[in-house]
Amino acid sequence: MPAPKTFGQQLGRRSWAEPWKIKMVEPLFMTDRPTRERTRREAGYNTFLLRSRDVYIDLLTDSGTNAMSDRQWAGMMTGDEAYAGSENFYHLEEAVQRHYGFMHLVPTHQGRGAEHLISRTVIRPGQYVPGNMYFTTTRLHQEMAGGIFEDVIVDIAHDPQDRGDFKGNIDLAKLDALIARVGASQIAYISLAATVNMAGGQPVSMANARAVRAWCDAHNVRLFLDATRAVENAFFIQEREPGYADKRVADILHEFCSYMDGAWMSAKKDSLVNIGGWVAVNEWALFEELRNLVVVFEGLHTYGGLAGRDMEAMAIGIAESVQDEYIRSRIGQVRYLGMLLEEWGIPMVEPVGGHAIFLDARRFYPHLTQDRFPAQTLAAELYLDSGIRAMERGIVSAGRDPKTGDHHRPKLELTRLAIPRRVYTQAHMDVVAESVKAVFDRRAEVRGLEMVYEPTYLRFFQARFEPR
Ligand code: P61
Repeated sequence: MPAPKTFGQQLGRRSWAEPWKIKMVEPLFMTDRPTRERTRREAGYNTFLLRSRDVYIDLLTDSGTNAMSDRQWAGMMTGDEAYAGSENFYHLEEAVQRHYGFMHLVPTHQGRGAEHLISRTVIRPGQYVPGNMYFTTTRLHQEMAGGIFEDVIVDIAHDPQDRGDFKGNIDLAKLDALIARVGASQIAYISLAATVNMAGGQPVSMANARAVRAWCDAHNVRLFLDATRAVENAFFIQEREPGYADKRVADILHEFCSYMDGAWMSAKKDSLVNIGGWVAVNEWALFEELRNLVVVFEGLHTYGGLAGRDMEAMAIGIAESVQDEYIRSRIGQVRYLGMLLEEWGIPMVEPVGGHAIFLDARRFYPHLTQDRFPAQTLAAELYLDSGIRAMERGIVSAGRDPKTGDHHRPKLELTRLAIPRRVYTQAHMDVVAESVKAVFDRRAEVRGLEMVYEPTYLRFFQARFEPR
């Protein structure tokens, strides 16, 4: 047997390790296959309906599943739970101003609370909202406010095998075509996400952000950022865009945000907390409207549905999240899993993005049509194999067209393995990779699913399936 080699040695470089060590652990439970056969049936073959007690390695989402640092936990003890004017709100406001650069902050309980407020405030019924690929909750809030979502992402984003550096970019020709068709007054704002979740965590370049800003100035249209994973986006700019290799991720994030009129945030991702969000803008008049609306739906404008301790953890998490060594190890872990799978010929979105591996269920199960829900099937098969929980990101997630009632049929039919931050080890990634391989090796035996229950909104969360 050849001498074993570390992963770094296999790649001809020194290995790196996470810039933290573990102080507290949470036991995991392994179930057997007959039990998982039963639990997945009881959950209607939908991983959202499993009890987490029945899951071994939980890659459902990187949202709210992060491990907080000792500093963040210490910050929790300094929660100022005053109804109004909590000290922690001011810490959060300062952290957002410093790192994201926006002047006026409205906290919300999580990202969709912020999406609700900004959509209601800025969209007039019948207006278009161009965005770089849809996100489920973002588009739903835009539609519920009367907006019409228009996908303006570059075409390569819809091709899992295209290895472009910035597959999250907006295609300016698509913006030009839209404005020629409907006129500038019919565009509510540009909705720019960085990175782009549904495209596979793909980044947007600084050049594209700058170009979209110039387009917005020329046409007097606002530009808002979904900043949920903007720190991860900044890492890709540092790595791939000429002129940014020597800049700190914190400075890149700040520059990126400087092209925006405002942003909304699900802090449950980049900011290393379990709950929280915000919307922040530079215009005073818009801020006044948001601040007024938040008291109706979330809570007073100095807590927005959060406890003081949650705002403190977020303020500290923001500062930790923009550290270069942290973000390198975070994305490095996602890539470690990606490299193993790539080496074994597993079909997935390439290049690997920031927060997850997205398996390409179309190529995984070429014998299943989209009506057999290949990505949903793959998530159910992975769970059966090893108790690993993934998420469908294909036809089920895309939902139905509100006008015609037909299924949206996205080109991307993906199963997402999202990696929580600072939670799992390299050994967990090895277990995951081997399970994906085992499911891939048995791919021909799989027959697909049928949807037997479909809720009205965001159906993927609660839909139920049965085997074909
Ligand atoms: C996720 F299956 N993401 O990726 P909230 N913008 C972006 C997000 O990724 C995001 C939100 C806004 C989740 C949780 C989730 O279809 C789903 O704090 C880019 O979750 O309200 C959330 O932020 C909304 C999972 C959300 C889903 C919607 O796992």
